[in-house]
Amino acid sequence: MSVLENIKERIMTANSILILTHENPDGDAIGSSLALYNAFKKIEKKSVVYIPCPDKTYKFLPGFEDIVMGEGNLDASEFDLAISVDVSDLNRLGITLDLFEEIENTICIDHHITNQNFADINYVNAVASSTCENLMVILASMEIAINKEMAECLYTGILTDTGGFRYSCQPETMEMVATIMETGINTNRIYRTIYDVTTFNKTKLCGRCIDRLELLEEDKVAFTYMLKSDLDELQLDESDSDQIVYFGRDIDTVEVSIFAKEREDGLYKISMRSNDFVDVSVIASKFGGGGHVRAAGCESAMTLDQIKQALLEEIKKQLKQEKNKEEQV
Ligand SMILES: [Mn+2]
Repeated sequence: MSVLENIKERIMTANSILILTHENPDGDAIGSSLALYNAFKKIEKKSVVYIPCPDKTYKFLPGFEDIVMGEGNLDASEFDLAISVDVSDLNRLGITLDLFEEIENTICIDHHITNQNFADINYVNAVASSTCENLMVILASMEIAINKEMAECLYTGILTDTGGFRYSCQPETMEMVATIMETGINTNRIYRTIYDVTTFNKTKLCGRCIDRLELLEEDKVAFTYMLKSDLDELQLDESDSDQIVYFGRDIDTVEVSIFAKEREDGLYKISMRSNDFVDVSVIASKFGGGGHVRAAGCESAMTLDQIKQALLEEIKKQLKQEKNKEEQV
């Protein structure tokens, strides 16, 4: 039996399905969970989505109000099938891991190349832009036509995992988006809700950080910071500052953008982004952090000036290497 047939059979024979996703869930995690939930609703199959702390940005998605949140207090014995979506390894399940392990029948649907194939059946296609894209293949194989509720969730997952269709898109991605759009959902509204709508105080916070922005190393490095008092005065959370590092990164001369955030405990949390060649994960790991080539972070107990100097020293090494390379060409 093929993986798709196997998945179909397990779902069709299950009585009660638990849908789980990873910690700090993004649009694809919440979108794929709720797309599946709405698909099961359509075929009158009982399912529960449990996400301890879902991002409220996605509260417009159909079924969001039905998500079991917080500690959940769910009993594994109430379910005969668990499906994890957008989860690359078991530990990413966070506090929902115990439930997943207690349920005898498990399916994993994902698109991370690092996926550990930890479930009984694993559908992992790492070429796909998103878990939602993979989910559409599964739904098609189950002959579940996409309705508006499912479409809004699937669109959200593909939209956010491609950064607004900027990367990871393959021709199939756009074909699936076409299928989604044929349901007649308002894609403009979803895009605006996710990417454009902000609040007055978040905009004021951006203003403060932009005011403090400075360019260093022949304008190749952008540096700015946020203080605890900024968040207190504007009644915001740290998560409200997620986009600020990009103001520096998107300046035409900049290669690396640094954003330091003062935390409750007085330490600074540092986010770095690069554009073309600096590997910021190398720099972050020198300070006990980590991440990806173009996006990484670390923590520091140093003062703002010390942080700036220490990071600059490391960045300079990579800028110099690149300059040497260019001169050789
Ligand atoms: Mn994803």
